[in-house]
Amino acid sequence: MKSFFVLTLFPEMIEGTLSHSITGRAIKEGIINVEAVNIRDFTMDKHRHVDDYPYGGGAGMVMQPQPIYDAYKSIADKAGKARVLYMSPQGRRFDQKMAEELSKEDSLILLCGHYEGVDERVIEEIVTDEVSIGDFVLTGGELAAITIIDTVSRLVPGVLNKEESYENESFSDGLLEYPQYTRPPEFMGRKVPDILLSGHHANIDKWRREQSIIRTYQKRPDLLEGAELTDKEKKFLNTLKRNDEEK
Ligand code: 4GX
Repeated sequence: MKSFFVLTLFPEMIEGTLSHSITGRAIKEGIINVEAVNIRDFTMDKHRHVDDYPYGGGAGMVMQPQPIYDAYKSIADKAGKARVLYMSPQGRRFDQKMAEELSKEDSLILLCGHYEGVDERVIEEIVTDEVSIGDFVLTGGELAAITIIDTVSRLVPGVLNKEESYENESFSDGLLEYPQYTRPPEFMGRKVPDILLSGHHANIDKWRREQSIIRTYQKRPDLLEGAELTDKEKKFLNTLKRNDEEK
């Protein structure tokens, strides 16, 4: 079983969010396990404070090392030699490739900081990886941890059922997904492409693959660098590029 341990000041954010939908089902079925550890439960302070003013002055507060270290120690044996991910805008950028790498680990520990961050000494002591989910500033690490757990969970065997399976999805081959349609066949005067109603599965596959290439070229051309294209598909892409140059 894959276990995620989250060191956080807001355990309800973690458990409340991941208890829904696909991750919620996977937890119920015992395929994954999510344990939120409340850092505040480990404070020795009579007022249960977990932060203090920064040495050297400056704005904001810094999370103290001792409650975080003790929260970590409380799960360290259960978590084995698990990697400890520190959510931070300064970290390595999280992407699907990192998710695949993390999905192979038995357990993961995720540390969520707040305020101006965490005392550097406890980071040096316990953190193995500093991870960012993007170049923007959250109010705390919880949404980053939830994002990582959600993304990694769906790669764990058994979490997705056949219908939800990820064989054809974005990024598995480095391309964006083709457009999807369902009933009715006409909506606000807009028809579903005829080919999808034709029943010719080989033609449909070819059309979808072309749509994926067109979309990736139009919306995320940066992804084409790493995409897996056949020689025929590379030629198709080159005709798209040439058509654009003519305009
Ligand atoms: N991807 N945040 C962490 C506290 C903090 C401040 C400074 C380290 C240094 C974020 C992100 C993110 C907000 C979580 C600041 N930690 N985390 N928090 N983007 O913005 O992961």
